[in-house]
Parts: sequence; C-alpha cells; structure tokens
Amino acid sequence: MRAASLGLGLAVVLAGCGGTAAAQQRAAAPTPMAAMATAMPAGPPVATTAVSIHNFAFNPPVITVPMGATVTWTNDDIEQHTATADDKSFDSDAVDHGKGFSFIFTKVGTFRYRCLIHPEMIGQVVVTAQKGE
Ligand SMILES: [Cu+2]
Repeated sequence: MRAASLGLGLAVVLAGCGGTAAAQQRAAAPTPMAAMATAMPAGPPVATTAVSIHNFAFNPPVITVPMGATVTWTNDDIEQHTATADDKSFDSDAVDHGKGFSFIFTKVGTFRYRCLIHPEMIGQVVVTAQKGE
C-alpha cells in the first residue's frame, strides 16, 4: 500500500515535468501548424549579416539580408557545428570553436539551414531584392 502510493506520486511528478516542457515548446513556436510539422526557426527576422553559434543555437535564428550580402557564422561553442542549407546551396562543413564560415547570397529567397551534427539547431536566411551598399 505504501509502495503503491509512492509510485503514484512519482508518476504525477514526471507527468507534471513533461507537461511544462511541452507547454514551453508550444509557446516558443511561431504557429501551432509549424510546431506540428517540421520545426521552424523562431523569432522575427533581424537585419544582420553576422550569426553567432552559441549554446547549440543560431543567434539570431532568422536574419534578413540584401541580395549580394556576405553572411558570416561564427562558432562560439566549444563543440563543432555546421551551417548547412536544407537545399544544399551552402554547407560550412564542421566549424571549430572560434572559427567562422562565410557565404555570399546571390539569389533572392528564404534559405532554411541547420547544423548537420545537431539537426535540432535550425536557422533561416531571408534574402531580399533590395540592393546592399
Ligand atoms: Cu551543431
């Protein structure tokens, strides 16, 4: 009797943890549909050409640049990471700690990318027709 009630208490605690994590994940996703399908990078597009890879995430996750811009990823983690386009239009290969990777975006469009070593790390580059200076 005593063991059974202890077991039940543990199950409730575990269920409580899972529920909280799921709720946080849902809140971070831009739309319910995106959360349901393949994960989308979260956050508004930031106008920058510099992306830091830190704490197993691309920061900022979504950037917007004019066509012709050079985007540079810098690995600020100890672990190796890659920045690899889903359409394979660019691929950094493994980037060491403190090293970087640059790519010139010559086509307008939205380019989703991820880290091949940690596929849950995702980002997006939005290239606009607006001329860079
Ligand atoms: Cu990685």
